[in-house]
Amino acid sequence: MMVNQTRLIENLVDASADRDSRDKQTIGQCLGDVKTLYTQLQEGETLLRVLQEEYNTTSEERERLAEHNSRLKEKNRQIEAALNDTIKRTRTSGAADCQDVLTMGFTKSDVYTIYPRPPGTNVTVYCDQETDRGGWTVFLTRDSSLTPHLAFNRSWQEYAQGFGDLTGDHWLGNKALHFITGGSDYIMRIDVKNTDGEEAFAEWGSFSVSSEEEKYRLNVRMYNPNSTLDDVFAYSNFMFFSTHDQDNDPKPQGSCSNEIGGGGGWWWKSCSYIYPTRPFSELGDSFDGPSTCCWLEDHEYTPLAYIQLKIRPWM
Ligand SMILES: [Ca+2]
Repeated sequence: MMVNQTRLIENLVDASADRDSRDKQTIGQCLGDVKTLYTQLQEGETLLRVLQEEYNTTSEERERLAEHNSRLKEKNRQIEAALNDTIKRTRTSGAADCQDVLTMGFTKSDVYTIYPRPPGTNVTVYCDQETDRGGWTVFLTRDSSLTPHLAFNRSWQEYAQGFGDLTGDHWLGNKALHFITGGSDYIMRIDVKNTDGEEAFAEWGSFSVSSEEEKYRLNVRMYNPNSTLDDVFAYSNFMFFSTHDQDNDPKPQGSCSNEIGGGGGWWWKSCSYIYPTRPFSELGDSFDGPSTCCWLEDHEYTPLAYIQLKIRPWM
């Protein structure tokens, strides 16, 4: 019994030593594997860093290229616009107004350059080539659907030079109006739309604007009886132009522009049958916004949502 126990113990010791030896071997192999894996991991990290750097460089490069591309496109657009403008100018050279532009074959309503007298003068204008056979040189557009609304409370100098966007709300300018209408006889037309969407128009067979020395005095007559809007210009005839900073109106003790016109320029008398340059208002009151008198049926002041003034040579 004793002998057996001793052998068993010896065997166990041997087995344990064996296992220790195997375990040590296994641990050794594991350590080796871990070292290899660690090295590979480090190599992987290094590779990742290199790739990340390359990627960053490529992104920056891509951004630079995109920026460069966009600058090129903008430059291209500018060159194209300048070229188109030059082509338009060359083609419309000699046109005194939009009727001449139409006669030259430009049937699309658009912005064109015209060359009214005196020689050397050129003006960029919007031509309405659709209304009643076209040929209209537009000198005022106000459209309540265009936002933000263009401010019309402008100085004498601004009304002289003109302001706004020719394809949208704008005043062409008294100087240009004088140059154009000084050359020959012009018809003037007004197109309006009220806030209910009803349209009306009126025409006058004679229209001109005097020089700055004469305060851009208005000369308008020969109201066309076929108009659907009343003779809203009769009251303003022979009036000087007035702005909020230059009161030439005959209203004693006060300025129409400041007191009733919201700072807008016009051929104010005391004051007007029409208020094309008054600020748009959300109140809907007939004396707010560019209201006008009168639709022929009712002769009431009506708030307007749209108004356009334009001229065409008498033919
Ligand atoms: Ca006055």
